[in-house]
Amino acid sequence: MSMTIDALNASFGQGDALHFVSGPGELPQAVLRACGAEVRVMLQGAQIIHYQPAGQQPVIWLSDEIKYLPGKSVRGGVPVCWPWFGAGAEGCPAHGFARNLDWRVARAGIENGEVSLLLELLPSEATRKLWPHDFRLALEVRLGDGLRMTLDTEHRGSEPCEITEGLHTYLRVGDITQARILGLADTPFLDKTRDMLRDVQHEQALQLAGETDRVYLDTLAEVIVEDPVLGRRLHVRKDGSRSTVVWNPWEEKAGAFPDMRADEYRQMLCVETTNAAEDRVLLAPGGTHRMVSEIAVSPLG
Ligand code: TA6
Repeated sequence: MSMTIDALNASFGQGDALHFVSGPGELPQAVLRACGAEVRVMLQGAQIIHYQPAGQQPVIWLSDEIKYLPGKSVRGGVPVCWPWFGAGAEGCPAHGFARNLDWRVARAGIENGEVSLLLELLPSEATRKLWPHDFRLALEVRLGDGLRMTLDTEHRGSEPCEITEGLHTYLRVGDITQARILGLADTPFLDKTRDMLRDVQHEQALQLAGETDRVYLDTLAEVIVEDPVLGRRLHVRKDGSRSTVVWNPWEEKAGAFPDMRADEYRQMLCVETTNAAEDRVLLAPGGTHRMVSEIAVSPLG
């Protein structure tokens, strides 16, 4: 049974730094404020749907066409993909089940001018139908000068298991055709637009000119998105992640989504902190794994 908004505020509210509201679709959201920035997180899926630093355009993209429905992650934000990344087995939801389920609030606090919210997901009848293992999954959202997301997996099952996972971050850019993506030079990748063909990026900077869906492998690198239209660099730093996914559906596929307009492809770019494909994570009983993704903004020019 989920807590009411009043009960959430009574138990975890942190004054102006953190409060809970009933968002669109009457789905609970946490509102975090620190350092002049604001973050909004839906308790459904622990999905960040908004991040706007002081004096900046939003950093996280959200489609104008989304519908807030129970049990369905929205197009944009930072969907939490777990315990698998990509298509699941027959009858299983793409990108796992964590992004579609209600998470509970475990902790909230303010430290050194940063506000943090800890959300957790525990096994249920719904998860056991899809995943036989006991687990604890937790996402800490920490807002300060930047936005830090920490995804902690604890394997509580009795048999070894393996997971793939992702923080499927949708970044907002002024115009994707003018953005440059740095940090992935000389990095191998699987190209989903070419049946997962293995290739290597030789360019220093990647500039998209069409549908792009790449799983870069064995990379710990920070990715920097140079956006001359919005006059900024977006930095995606990570820890505990060996894969980075770069995705833009482009116009035709964007228009094919029920929750995205065709022209919206121009304002978004996914740079996803993941452990995907061969970078799967093996967990012994009682094993834990931490994946961190940090987003920061700096001026361009
Ligand atoms: O991360 C890229 C990707 O796997 C694409 O292939 C596309 O499927 C995208 O995720 C969106 O997936 P979703 O299930 O959120 O529509």
